[in-house]
This record gives sequence, structure tokens and C-alpha cells, in this order.
Amino acid sequence: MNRIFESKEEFKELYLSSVTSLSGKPFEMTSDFDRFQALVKLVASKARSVQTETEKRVHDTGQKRVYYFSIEFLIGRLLDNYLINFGVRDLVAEALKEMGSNLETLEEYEPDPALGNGGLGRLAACFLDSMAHEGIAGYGNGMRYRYGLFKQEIVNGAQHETTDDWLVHGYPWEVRRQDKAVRIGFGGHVVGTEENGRMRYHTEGTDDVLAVPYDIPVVGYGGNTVNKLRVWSAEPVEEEFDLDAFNAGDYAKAQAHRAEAEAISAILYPNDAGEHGRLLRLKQEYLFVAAGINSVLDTFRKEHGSDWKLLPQYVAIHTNDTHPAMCGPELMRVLVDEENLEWDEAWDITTKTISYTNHTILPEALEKWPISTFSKLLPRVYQIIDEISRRYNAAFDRSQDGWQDRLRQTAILWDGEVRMANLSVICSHSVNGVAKLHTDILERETLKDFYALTPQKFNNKTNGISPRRFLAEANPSYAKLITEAIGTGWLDDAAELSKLEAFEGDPAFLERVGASKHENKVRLANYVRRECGLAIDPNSIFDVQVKRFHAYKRQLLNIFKVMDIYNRRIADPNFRVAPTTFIFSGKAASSYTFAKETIRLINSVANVVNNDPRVNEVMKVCFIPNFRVSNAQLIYPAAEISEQISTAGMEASGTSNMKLMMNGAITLGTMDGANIEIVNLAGAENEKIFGLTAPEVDELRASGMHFAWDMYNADPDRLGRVIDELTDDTFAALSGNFESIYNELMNGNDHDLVMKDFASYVQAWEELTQGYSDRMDWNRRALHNTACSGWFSSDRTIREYRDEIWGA
Ligand code: GLS
Repeated sequence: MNRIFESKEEFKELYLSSVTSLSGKPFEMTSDFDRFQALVKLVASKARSVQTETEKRVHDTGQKRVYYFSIEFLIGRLLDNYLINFGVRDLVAEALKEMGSNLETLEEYEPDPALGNGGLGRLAACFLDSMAHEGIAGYGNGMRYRYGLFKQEIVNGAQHETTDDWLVHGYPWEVRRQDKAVRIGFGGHVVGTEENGRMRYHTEGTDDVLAVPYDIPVVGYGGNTVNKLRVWSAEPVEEEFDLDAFNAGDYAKAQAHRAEAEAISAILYPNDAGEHGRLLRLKQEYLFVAAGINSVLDTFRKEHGSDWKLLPQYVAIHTNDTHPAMCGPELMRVLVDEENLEWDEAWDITTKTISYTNHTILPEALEKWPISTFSKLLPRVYQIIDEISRRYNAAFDRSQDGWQDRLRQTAILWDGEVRMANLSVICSHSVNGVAKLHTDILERETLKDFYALTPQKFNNKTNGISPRRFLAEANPSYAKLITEAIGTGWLDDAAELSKLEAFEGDPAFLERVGASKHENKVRLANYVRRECGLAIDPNSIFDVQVKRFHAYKRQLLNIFKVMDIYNRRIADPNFRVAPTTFIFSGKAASSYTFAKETIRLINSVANVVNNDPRVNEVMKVCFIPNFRVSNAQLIYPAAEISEQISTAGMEASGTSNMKLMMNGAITLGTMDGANIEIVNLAGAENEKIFGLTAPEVDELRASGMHFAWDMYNADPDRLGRVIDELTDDTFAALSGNFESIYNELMNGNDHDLVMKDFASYVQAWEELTQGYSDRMDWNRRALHNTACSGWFSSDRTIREYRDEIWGA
């Protein structure tokens, strides 16, 4: 462990000087905010010294550099994480206490940068953590949005979005690198000139903006590697302040030029399943791709000169979903237009350097852009895409039956659109899915024609999570217990968590597992009281579904279960229910009506249930607003049931399933995404599986059968009742009833199979919760889940990427 402070005394001395020099006040007069700022500055400066050493090591050994391009990074708060990774958390906490401060209080001042929507963005952050831990020279490349994902407030049960002004007090971890700014051109027209018998192209008349990088340190556990995340901000190339307009009182016009440039990095699009046809989104994508490629090549040139053949040997560029799909054409553009390489050589270099991960099979998330928009905004990049497409089509194997259809499915340009997923596959040497089932579906369905053409490109990399953040940091009481039992090795190698299996028969230890869970439930209950003014009982089961709201994730199924249990308990006070708190959290894309109505339904049910003394002994419903990394870290450790109930085949992987498993929750889920791997590792007897399987879902959908009304009629007392309650006034008091959900289900023929899976789901829940009375056995299953969760460490995932894709 490379500790940044040898002793409390050393820390105190450095810290005192940091506080006073930064605030300009005597220590006693400084505020908690001053102290927080100074602490971050101190840790950041230590991190930068290690970064310098890392950089030297990478340079001297000629280590391959991996660049992870992602339009989202959900990094969460960094301070606690970095103190843990540098091995000084306890030392710093004690020293601060002796100096009259509380570490946790100071940590609350850190913004939680919401530069991502959900799983995809958080995965990117876990990967940065693991790359640094594994000693990989791995760098994030993304966007620095002025405003994060909206702040979610609940008003009369409904989601309201307000601005997330996360930079309002500045961001103490970042360093602006004006010297590394890159000029990015949009629009204009392509000009070709002949040079030594060969055409060379450049673009004239572009509208330029400046991409300015900000670097954030990424500290790996063990403290030996500090990498960086580089995020780009858009600014005007030069200040064009219109003084005349200003003097005439037209302040908006005076600043119009700046505002237009800054708009490109103003916001994160609040959707994790595509937001298409928006010119600004395309500009964002090109900005971070072009600026990123420029900075990658700049570093390469300094180390290896212009011997571009060596690029794939020293550089890997990974594209996280299709958002950075322009990496291929942009790299081609630079190599051909600026570095004067022949097309074939440039193509060989490009495809050996780039790899691609697909994160979803939802058709609406496979990005497509109208050719007319694309070619106007990025004329030269479009020409290159057109040439890639022409060559792809020309070389297409026409000897096989059905080649026309295969070509149509895999073409880049089709129907007036640029298909970014196909572009990504064609420009990459590797294409992976994020869980076994997902990769199978890509190979068999979504990308089957590519798989038939180039099966060797395809591989699976099941997602993972950082055990430092989601166990050590989020769950200190459990982490302490684990370390007492098996030592600290699990922080380095999460596979060591399997040593906990030896304690599954130890009643005293299981007692302590339960006590730690209870402590976390109390902590969450306190948060809920503060945030929502709701009292929840830490002695009840905490049943948790936290994730983005989406029809396929079926929060609707979960709340139907709650409605059903409520109805049955009211009808029969002797109906036995294990006392449970049903906890939901998550945001819905601001334009996604169905998802937002589901949130409103949950809050409307909560409003009724929580105020009905007839059921309050046994149930409460709790919606925690504004789900984000920081409150997620309070929720996962408190969970006992992990709701992973997506329609089978739809959730590519899921990662909250892994976070909850590691924290000792039992999965109540369908055979979908990484749930399948959870069951394989921990055994079906330690989880609770229900519902249709992916092949059954396919079959049902393919049959075109209409069953919604049959289901409704077949179960009038329970399912039928729940459906009726969408449109009567049972849950309408808060802000009206739920006609649109009703219509979606009954007229849309239950597309997500909520009604089909309802009976088996509720039954599974009842069976699972009946087991809660045998607390010893419950705790054993919880511990077993933790013991089997080590494989889901993102360290394991990253080692697979390193060995099988990046060759780093
Ligand atoms: C997602 C998937 O929906 C998740 O299942 C997956 O775990 C995550 C990371 O691979 O990627 N795809 C997406 O567009 N948003 C996601 O969270």
C-alpha cells in the first residue's frame, strides 16, 4: 500500500497549512466548507504526485495506453474513495476528529457529479477504478457537462425536473488544461486538392469551437497508479463580445457567440435509451470524439513519432456504446487527410485500435442519424463514412444465399440514415455484450448477420462493479466484519470473499451479519425521515428496486404486487404478510410519459398505504427522490431483497443486481441479464427466480397472441382488481388516476408481460418473505451471496478486457 500520509502527525501538519493558506483565515475561524476544500486540494495534490510517477513509469516501460471513450461517467463523490484507495481513511478520520472536524460531515460538501444517466455511466466509472487498480494505463475520455442530469423532485407524486447546477461552488478535483485545448470544426465544405498525383482533402468555412479539457485524477486501490479522466468543455474559440450590442442594452446578443458554443457542453441528455435527431447531441458526440482522438494521437506522437503502424501496439481505443462511434471515421480522417497515409494502411490501423461494447438491444437505443443532417454538420467525416460504406459494400461476399438481406442488415448507410451500431461494428476488431445472455442475443438476433460474417470479433464481458466503492466505502460496518474474518485481501482481489463461506455455519458470525444489516437499515431510515418525512421501520424487510424507470424494468409489476398485497390485507386482516418496506428510487427520462406515470403511481399508492392504519403494521411504501451515486451508497447496504424483475431478454446485464448481491441482498428476479450468472454462482436455492424465460418471452411475442383481456378476466379478484384500480379512485386522491397506464397495458396487449408474470411474481415474493422469520437462515443466505459475489468485481471484468480485447 502506497500511503500518502505516513502518520497522523504528518497529515495534520500538511492539512493545517492547506486549510489556512487556501482560506486565508486562522484554522479556528474556518468553516466546514473551507476545510472540505482544503482536504480535497491536499489529497488531489498528493494524487497528482503519484500521477506523475505513474506517467513516468508508463512512458519508460512503453506500456500500452487504453482510452475509454464514453459520453457518460457517473464517478460519484471521490474523497472517501480516494482516502480508502490510498490506505489512509482511518488515519484521516481520526486526525480530523482530534482537530474538531468530522470526516463524514466534510464529505457531504462534495458534489456528486451526475454526468451520466444510469448503469452505462456508472460502469464506465467502475472501469476507471479497476483500470487504475490493475495498473493499466487507462484513461477516461468524456464530456464535462455544465449541468448534470436533472435533479428529481416529487410534487404531488409526480417527478419534476430541476437544474442540477453541480459546478456552482466549483469542483476541487479538476484541473483545467487550456494548453491542451483543441479546435473543433462544424459545417463548412470539403475542398480537395491534388498533391503528387493523390487527392487530399480539408474542410473550409467551418464554424469552430474550442474543446477545453479538464483532468480529474483516478486513484487506484493500493495507491500505486493514478490515471486520469479527461472531460471536455465547449467554448468559443475567441471571445467575440459584441460591445455595440452591449452598449445598446442587448446583453443577450452581446454574448450570443459564447452561448452558442457553450450550448454543446451545457447538458447531459436525460435519457439512457437514445435521444435522436437532436443536432446538439451529434455535436456533443463529435466534440468529445474529435478532441479525444486529437489528444490520444498527440501523446502517441510524442512517444513514438509518426510511425502510425505502431498505433495498435501502443494504443487501444474503446468505444462505450455507439455514442463515440465516430472514433473510427475521425481516426481515418486524421490518418488519411492530415498524416497522408494510404486508405488501406489507415484502415488496418484503425480497426486494430478500436473496439466496441454494445449495452442494449432496445431498437430505440441503436443510434441513427439522418444523412442530410449528418453530412451538413460534418461533411468530411460523412465522406469518410460514405467511403467506408462503399468499400464495405463492394467487398461484400455475394456468393452466399441471402446475401442481399445480410448486406441490408449490416449496411452503414440505409434508408437515408447513418446507422451508428453498424458503423461501430465495422470499425472495430472486437464487439462485446455485457452479460452471457446479452451476448447470446446479440449473436443470435440483434447483430446476427455480423456474427455470421465475423464470428471471431464477438465476445462476452460480463459487467462488474467496484468492491471498494460499493462494499468498502458504502458499507463500512459489513466491510469491517468481513475484514475481521478474512483479512483485507478481498479489497485487492474480491475472489477472496469466497473465504466467507467458512462462516456460513457460525451462528455468532451470522448474528453479526444481521446486526450490520440492521445498522445500515437504521442509517437509511434516518435518511428517509430527513428526505421524505416518512418513518419506516428498520425491523421490517427492506425490499428494494432502485434503477432507471423503464417499462421493461417493470417497476409497474412491483407496485402491482404492493397493490395486490394491500387489497388482500384489507379484505382479510388475517392474511399473513411479512412486515415489509417497499423501497423504490430512480429517475425517468423527462420525455418518457409511461415511466413518469409509473413513478406517480408508486407515490400515489404510497400515499394511500402509508396513511392507512389497517395495514401500517405490515407495509410501507417509500420512494426516495433523486437517485444518484451518493444515496445509492446508503440504499444498497440496507437492502434485503434485490428486485431484478425485468422482462427476460431485455436487461442487457444490470449492475444494481451485483451491488445488492455483494451487500448481502437476496435476488428476487427473472432469468435475465447478469441475474443468470448470479444464480449460477450462488445457487438457485439462495435466490428466488420466477417468471417467463427469454425464449418463452420470444415465443409469446412471436405468436402475436392477444392475452391481456384473458388474463384480466381469469383473475378478477386479484389481477383484475389491480387493473381496475388504475382507473377508479382508489389511488387517485393525490393527482388523479392512471388511465394511460391502463391503456398501455390493455390496448398494448401487455407488451412487457407484466400481467403474464404477475401471479408467479407475487407467489415468489410470498415464499421468499416467509423465509424471513428464520433469521439465521436468512443471514446465512445473505452471507453466501456476498461470498459468491467476488466474480462480479469490475477488476475481473477489466482483466478480461485487458487480456482478450486490448492486449494491454
Ligand atoms: C445499459 C443497460 O441497460 C444495463 O443493463 C447495463 O448493465 C448497462 C451497463 O452495461 O448498460 N445500457 C444502457 O443504455 N444503459 C444501461 O444502463
